[in-house]
Amino acid sequence: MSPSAGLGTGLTLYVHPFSSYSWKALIPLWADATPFTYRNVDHSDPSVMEELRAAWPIGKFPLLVDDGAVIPEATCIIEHLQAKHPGPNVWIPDGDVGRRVRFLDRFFDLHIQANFQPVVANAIWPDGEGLAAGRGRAALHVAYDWLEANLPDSEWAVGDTFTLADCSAAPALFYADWIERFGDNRPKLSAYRQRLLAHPAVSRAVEEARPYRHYFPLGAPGRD
Ligand SMILES: N[C@@H](CCC(=O)N[C@@H](CS)C(=O)NCC(=O)O)C(=O)O
Repeated sequence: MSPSAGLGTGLTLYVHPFSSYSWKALIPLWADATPFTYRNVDHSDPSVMEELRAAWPIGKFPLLVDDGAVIPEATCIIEHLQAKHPGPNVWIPDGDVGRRVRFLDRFFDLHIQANFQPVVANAIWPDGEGLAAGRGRAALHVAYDWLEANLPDSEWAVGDTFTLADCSAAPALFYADWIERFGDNRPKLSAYRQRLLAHPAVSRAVEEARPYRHYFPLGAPGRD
């Protein structure tokens, strides 16, 4: 990744407090108590978004800048943190456990987040995304059933250690249940979501996002 001049030293993370993928990168930084500069891309200071786009023209967040090295993509950010700024948590263990963690990370991105995004987009732009939104809602139920049947009895997604898979699951399941409820017939999935929300770093993400809830186009439920 090409270095980007003028971004300062140390770790800088560009995020929006209400953004699910931003949570995914914030949770490991907070859980490890890793020092970093928090750059909020909300509308209060447009220069922050300009700074992000100068470093990463795709313009998506989170974006990590580490001493000028630009690291996009939440999963890649967590891999980078583990390799270059390790803390008390092991985000991606070795061997079979690590492969399961990586698989579940993909599952939460591709089968939960990617399926609810068209529903949210349809609420914002009702003319364009109706079919994708309907398909997304249906696919969410398939993904929920798979999780209900395959989540382990342990505390976290892969055993009793909080990993990348849980960083990925937390924002995905938090927002998914707002959009398409898990329902009473998925107690294991609901209980896992509650455990995630009780984790200190996840609970911090929920609280820091609270002032932005009016942005949620489907109406934020009062229950969380
Ligand atoms: N695959 C990316 C997805 C990032 C993403 O879609 N971020 C959203 C916020 S949750 C975003 O940047 N939205 C603004 C935009 O698309 O312009 C990742 O894992 O980091």
